[in-house]
Amino acid sequence: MRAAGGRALPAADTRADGERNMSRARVVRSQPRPGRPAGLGSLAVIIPTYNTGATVPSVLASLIASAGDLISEILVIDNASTDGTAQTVARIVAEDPAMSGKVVVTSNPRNLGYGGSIKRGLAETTGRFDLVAVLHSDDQCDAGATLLTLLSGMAEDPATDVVLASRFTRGADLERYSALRRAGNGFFNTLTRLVSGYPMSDAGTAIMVARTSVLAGLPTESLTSGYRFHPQLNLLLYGDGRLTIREVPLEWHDASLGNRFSLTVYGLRLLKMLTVFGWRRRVRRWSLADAVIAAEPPPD
Ligand SMILES: Nc1nc2c(ncn2[C@@H]2O[C@H](COP(=O)(O)OP(=O)(O)O)[C@@H](O)[C@H]2O)c(=O)[nH]1
Ligand SMILES: [Mg+2]
Repeated sequence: MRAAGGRALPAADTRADGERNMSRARVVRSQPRPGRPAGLGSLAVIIPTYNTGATVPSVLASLIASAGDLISEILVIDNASTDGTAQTVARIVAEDPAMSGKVVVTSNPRNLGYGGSIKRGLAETTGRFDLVAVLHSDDQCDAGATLLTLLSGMAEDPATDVVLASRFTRGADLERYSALRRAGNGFFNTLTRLVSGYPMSDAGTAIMVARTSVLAGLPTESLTSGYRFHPQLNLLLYGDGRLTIREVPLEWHDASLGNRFSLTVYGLRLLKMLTVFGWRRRVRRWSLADAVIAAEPPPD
């Protein structure tokens, strides 16, 4: 494993500077040729789990089969599952030499929220690895192929800080994703673009790879611990003029286990987040970080 190097970000704008600094990230859309890029440095993959004991074994198998040699560590963060997910993972890891030593399972003492798990994963990987990827433990995409697409995007240009997998860019495949979810995400993409002015093709995507040195310079621990962690993080990324973001296409479909949360509640909270962000950032001209954090503060 290599010590994390990479580039450190220059200081972010302060609240006073926020008024002047309304720059945004450089965004590149690409369709990288699928490959197995080498030389990107050490890579950790964070996989949050919650009652996904039925699907996480195939996610891990796919990652190991397609990209095992490119991955330094897979960190499974179990969010107090009640179906024995953590035990299932521990068992398959113990039985499979390709996973032992590479897959680490950690259990939250209680359910810390989706964002709470991701924040824990980022805290545990920053400074130890060059890159960190976030993938999910259900079966909404082919984990191994998706990781290779993300890494191919990162390899296209060494100036890239973050690669986001987008459901709404050329080459994405949503054929098996419900029309309701496509429409809901499409609506929020349009709204987010209008409110923020950022050219985001998929404002809510959670599937990404980033340089840990870059994430270390951002106030990710102050973001929400709830489901809107990624919509909030994405605002922080796209609004940051120091960053280069690549968007690569994602193949995404409905989960076999079905979805477990209310789209209405999620949508209303997202609406509130965008309203507060737009007001603070564009009208009151707060700094990017202050406006993003105010949009949905973390729990005390
Ligand atoms: N539903 C839920 N999923 C969680 C939680 N903590 C971690 N996860 C994991 O987060 C990922 C995304 O959750 P999911 O319900 O599929 O939301 P989606 O983003 O709409 O697909 C999955 O891998 C879950 O297992 C939690 O508290 N609730
Ligand atoms: Mg899912």
